[in-house]
Amino acid sequence: MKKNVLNIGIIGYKFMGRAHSNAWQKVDKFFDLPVKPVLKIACGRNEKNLEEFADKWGWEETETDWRKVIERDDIDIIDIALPQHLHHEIAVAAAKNGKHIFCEKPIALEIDQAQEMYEESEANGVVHYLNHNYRRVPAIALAKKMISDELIGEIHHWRCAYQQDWITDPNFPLTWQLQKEYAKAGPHWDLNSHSVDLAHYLVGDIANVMAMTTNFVKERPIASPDGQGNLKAEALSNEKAEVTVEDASLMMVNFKNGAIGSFEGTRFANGRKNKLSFEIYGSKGSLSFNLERMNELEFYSQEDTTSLKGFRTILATEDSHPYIKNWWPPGHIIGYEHTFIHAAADFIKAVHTKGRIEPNFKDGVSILKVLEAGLQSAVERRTIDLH
Ligand code: SOE
Repeated sequence: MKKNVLNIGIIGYKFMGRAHSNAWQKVDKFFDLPVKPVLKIACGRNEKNLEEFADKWGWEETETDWRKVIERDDIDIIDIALPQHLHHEIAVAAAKNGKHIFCEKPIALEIDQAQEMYEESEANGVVHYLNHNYRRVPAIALAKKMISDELIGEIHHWRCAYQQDWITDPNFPLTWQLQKEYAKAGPHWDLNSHSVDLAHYLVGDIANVMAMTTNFVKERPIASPDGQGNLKAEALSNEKAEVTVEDASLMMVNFKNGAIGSFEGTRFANGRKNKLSFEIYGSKGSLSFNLERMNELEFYSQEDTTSLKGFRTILATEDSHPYIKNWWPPGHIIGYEHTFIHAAADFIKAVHTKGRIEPNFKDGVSILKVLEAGLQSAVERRTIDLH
């Protein structure tokens, strides 16, 4: 008899561990899936916290050693819900053990690590998915469709800013996100990885890059090891240590198709909590999106009658809009957590058919090439060509 379940082993139980668990819990209630995901085993280092997490989110078992999870014959999917410095080793081991991989972003710290994750996954025939979840915001998927349907025409401008404000207090502690050895870079890696993924998805490949970065706060109190999963953290003491990543990054690019673009990434935009916004200007029309208003997409059409021309706001909650018919009646808006559920649905279908899903580790390699070129450009103060 054909197996009708897919057993998941999740590694990590903080912010992303919760977002992913919620997705695995709900996905087969809202989407028709060919096979049912089972929350089989949760893995993390702190036994007590892990037990609480597993109980709350319905994971059947727990394990503190990720290698044991990966070696189990009954596990089909490894979900890597961990910071980026831990992705490479686990993903490569998972691929070698024939596990399909659902991995948080950014893919890794280094391009060669990402490349190995991609090559091992391909060599072992496993499905690999990189969770740049915003591609699955219905309004963004709609933007993609409108571009493909030629409503925007030839794209001239991409203007993107990802702005947060969770570290503007100089006494916010030095969490792993502010240390190069764990994070590689600051918002340029964490936030611009999303923005570059969207630029690749909506506009196309990037030809060259020029960037600048800066630091506003050079030292911060050392963080307590607990509570770092929700962008909230306590200081251990008044003792301070050096911030080794940038606080803000600005990057300009030329796309291969002739468009020109800009990316701003910052955690110092007071009042902006999670504002990922982009504008696209094309020969036939324009689009504008803001994640803090994620159900809406603004559209301007050059083809409208002159007297009626102007930006209109599309509420992307009609049954004809991507993903939405699985949810509520039109106008009953959805949120951040739904994007993870959409990703889980597409991933399960890809695993079932042994198909492909995007973005995947190959896309992750391309994103890191752009980001790495940005860091290099900021140091060398020159434009870097991508090959
Ligand atoms: C923190 O900056 C963060 O959680 C990112 O890591 C996520 O990818 C983004 O979706 C929200 O902000």
